[in-house]
Amino acid sequence: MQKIAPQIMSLIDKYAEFLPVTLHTPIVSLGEGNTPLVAASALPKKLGYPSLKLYFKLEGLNPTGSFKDRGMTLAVSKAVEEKASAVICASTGNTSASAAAFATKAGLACFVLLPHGYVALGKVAQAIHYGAKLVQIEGNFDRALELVKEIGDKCAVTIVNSINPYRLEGQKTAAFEVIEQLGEAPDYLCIPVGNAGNISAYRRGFKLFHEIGRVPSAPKMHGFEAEGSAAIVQGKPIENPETIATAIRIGNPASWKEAEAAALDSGGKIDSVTDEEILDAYKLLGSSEGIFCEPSSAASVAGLIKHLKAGLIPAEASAVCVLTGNGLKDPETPQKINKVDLNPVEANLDALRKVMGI
Ligand code: AN7
Repeated sequence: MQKIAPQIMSLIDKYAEFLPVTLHTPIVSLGEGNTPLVAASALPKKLGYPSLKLYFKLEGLNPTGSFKDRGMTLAVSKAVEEKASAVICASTGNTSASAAAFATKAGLACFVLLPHGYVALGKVAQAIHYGAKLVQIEGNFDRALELVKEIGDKCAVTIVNSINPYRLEGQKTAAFEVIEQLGEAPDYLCIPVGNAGNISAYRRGFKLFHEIGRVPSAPKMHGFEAEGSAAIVQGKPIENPETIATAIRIGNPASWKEAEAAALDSGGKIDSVTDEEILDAYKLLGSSEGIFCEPSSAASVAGLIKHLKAGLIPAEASAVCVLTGNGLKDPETPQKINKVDLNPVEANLDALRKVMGI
């Protein structure tokens, strides 16, 4: 068999023994996975927890800029194996970007249903650019997902939302990477919760590596919904979810039960964070760590801060915050939330020195 250099191995090749694939599965890859785990610099001290061992898993560095690529490589590969000709998804933006790219790579048609007016600019651009058939509905994500399920029942299209069983199987590889990069499991994993698939997938991955003896422990899973969309925290679906973090503006999470079990079994907790806490964390990541994630991703850091303050996460713990998507997808938010003067300055040295204060 031809040897593949490790650096160009697909995610599925690398973890094939843990995934529902065979030698005959046609692998559709765009170079997903193997994302950096970066140690925090200034933030622990700045927050008043200098002994905290904090790391960021930069999932925004996947090929379409979010963690969705881990599940999509598998879902689309299996769709090709099963002779599908088209895929469909509902999305708050990132799933659609990923589905569109992988479908195109595989030569499949792709339909995406988006909640009109609530998807970040870059994500809409991606779906257009990768050639998906884009439909914006007058309704929210939850409604879009209901419609996708109906279409999936009646038409010859494969659903690639996380109700597709392959999606979470692919996404669990992120937990494998965290363990390999740290050399051990962290004490805590902090992660945003929207449709609740990713927290479920990480738990599967950590649990598996614990069970097969790769690590002596598994992290406590702390998941964070946005307060205006916190169905799991409130114990009931939210009919009109609202939050600035549009990626997690979801009122009836598909993986609700598995996510709840993930938190409970691991000794963790699902909680909510306010939009203000999310934006504070978002800004801190930029100004203290040089990291540009999307607002929804910062819910993990907002939640970490909340649970440190509440004593739910000890000050000396090791914690990984999953930064699920790339900040460039949402280029409008920094200008909206920061006071910046973007007026041009006269092009001479004196004028420059005056504005620069040097
Ligand atoms: C950046 O793209 O649901 O709890 O349709 O884009 O697994 O849903 C996106 C979700 C976190 C939440 N961070 O993950 C979609 C979609 C970002 C996201 C989540 C999403 P889940």
